[in-house]
Amino acid sequence: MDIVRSFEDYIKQYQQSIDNPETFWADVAGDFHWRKKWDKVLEWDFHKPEVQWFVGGKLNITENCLDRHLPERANQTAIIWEPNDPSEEPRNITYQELFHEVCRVANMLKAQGVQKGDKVCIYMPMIPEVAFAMLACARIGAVHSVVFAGFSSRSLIDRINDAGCKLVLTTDGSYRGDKIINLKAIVDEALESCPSVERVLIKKRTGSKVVMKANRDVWWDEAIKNMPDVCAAEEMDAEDLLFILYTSGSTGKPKGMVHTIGGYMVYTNFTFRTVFQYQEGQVYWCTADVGWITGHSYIVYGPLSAGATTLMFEGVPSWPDMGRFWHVAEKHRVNIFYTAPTAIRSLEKAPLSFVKQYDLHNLKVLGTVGEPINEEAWHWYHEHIGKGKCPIVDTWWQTETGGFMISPIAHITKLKPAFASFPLPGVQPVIMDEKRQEVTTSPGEGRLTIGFPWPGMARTIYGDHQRFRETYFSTFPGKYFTGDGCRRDAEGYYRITGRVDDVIIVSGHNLGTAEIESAVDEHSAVCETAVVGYPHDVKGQGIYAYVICYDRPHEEEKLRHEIRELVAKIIGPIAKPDKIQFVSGLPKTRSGKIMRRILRKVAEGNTTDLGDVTTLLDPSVVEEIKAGAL
Ligand code: 7RM
Repeated sequence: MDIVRSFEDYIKQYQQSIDNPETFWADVAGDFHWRKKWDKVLEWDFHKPEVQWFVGGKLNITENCLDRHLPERANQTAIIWEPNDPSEEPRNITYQELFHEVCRVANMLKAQGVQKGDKVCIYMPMIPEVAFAMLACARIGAVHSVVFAGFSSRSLIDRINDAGCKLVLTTDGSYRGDKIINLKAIVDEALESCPSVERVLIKKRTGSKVVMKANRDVWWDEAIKNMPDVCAAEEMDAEDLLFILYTSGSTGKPKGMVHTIGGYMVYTNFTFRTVFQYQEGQVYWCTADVGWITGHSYIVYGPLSAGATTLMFEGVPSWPDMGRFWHVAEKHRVNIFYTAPTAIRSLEKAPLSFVKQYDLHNLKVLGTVGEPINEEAWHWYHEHIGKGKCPIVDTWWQTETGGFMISPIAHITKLKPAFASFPLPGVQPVIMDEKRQEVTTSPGEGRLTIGFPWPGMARTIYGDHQRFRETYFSTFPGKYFTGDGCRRDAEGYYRITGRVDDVIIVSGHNLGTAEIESAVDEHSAVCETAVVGYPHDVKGQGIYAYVICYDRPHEEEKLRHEIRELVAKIIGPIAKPDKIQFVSGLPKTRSGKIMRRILRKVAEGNTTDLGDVTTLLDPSVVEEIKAGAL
């Protein structure tokens, strides 16, 4: 099916997708290689919930990411790899080479006893082998569970045990700027508590010293020697598991989101091509880590199934200096650049000379994901990186949705800063109010739900379908609840306002933290805010705001007063923060999510037991926050 090329196309396609979803998705899916076509496009019941796409279809996703491209693009670069250290040689891996690398890893996995349906944990840094490993699992019908290599051994234990992984793929160590992390040592510690793991394959990367455990640990480079570079693809059912990916939940136990092969393939491919308007030969770069859904869908499966050239970056934005992203963009002539608001905000604070020394004229499209982008950052990105000529696609989606849900389409959707804009074809957003009634007006606001299935959605939480139902399908029966709040303006543009599960009850009034945050952010001195509740003798809960300013405030008391008055004006006096702490950073995960758990503890006066902070982008901000607690 043709990708939309104009706004009229979009309106037409969207209407078709609503009027006749099955015909629409069958058309999209028809462009792939199926060993056997599906018997039925969709089976669903959101009350159970049960969702199946392309029922009875048989395929292998790697035949769609690799084999199918070889006649036309064997010698085209599939993956450009940029190492952590800019003085190390980058790698260009063609589709032909990628095919052989994946087959070799697939044969290695088989030789190590991995069979169809087995769960394989991938705990690796951003090196090409991580993509080979994911695709190799898919090739032989094993289920991958990629765990972000910044996670601690505690997090690794929970994830390995929940999925019952049989094998772990890792490296000796990983680079992060000028630091080396001994990944293998973290794995060793974890595996003391992981009885299901029979084997560990270790790819050499940093040359760090490792202790090899007999009968369990094997060097990847030895195990792969002599492996044939061709491996038949396992025939899979469309609804077989492709991967499990863990996402944090409101309880401590992470949720293993389950994605299945057929629908996920169709959806990531379709959304990648539609939103970025990817053109033949372009270089596309998504800066996420493969440990997150963004890396799965938009570094690996979406781009590779589309025959694109995808750049994979091992390093960090701030090393050797704050110009690294722009250096890489120039060096590899990047055309499409996709990153997170949190990265933009940190780079925005560096002197502009870090941007200006690089030639960014190849950039055609910019994107963001992970959290609402504030207008300030949007304009900086648009003006200084896109030079005013690149559209910014503000893509709203979730681990659970598998792919983009609400997003502008590059060059086609008229942009509004900080708005994710319109639903993509096939996506049916429904706003619900506090009384669980549908909000049909525009403007209107409330909780964001999705009223109809789309192919990329997660099918369950691994091993806990009950929790899947309770978390996503019980608040608004018959609808998928995203957990996000949103506003729709008079023109029908959607603006995602943030998570609604963070609610503070002040003197009996329900207040959304996101709402207070955006009110504080309206002060011209404020760059970013995080609000949490803390126990308050009189009000039940008090409001504690952590505020980052563009420049260190000179007169803190005066600024506090102005912020309180501003919030009173925007929301009402009830929402005035009781405490305002000025900070230079917030505890964020690498994907830009604020770890409110930590902020809540500090606000409660508990600074000793903060739990696991290893997933933070910069754990040192926690020290500053603790030291300045009010
Ligand atoms: C892709 C990803 C999902 C949550 C989601 C939102 C927030 C993501 C945007 C956004 C506003 C955006 N998956 N979020 N993208 N909020 N605008 N463009 O991030 O599972 O890790 O997080 O992230 O709250 O529910 S995720």
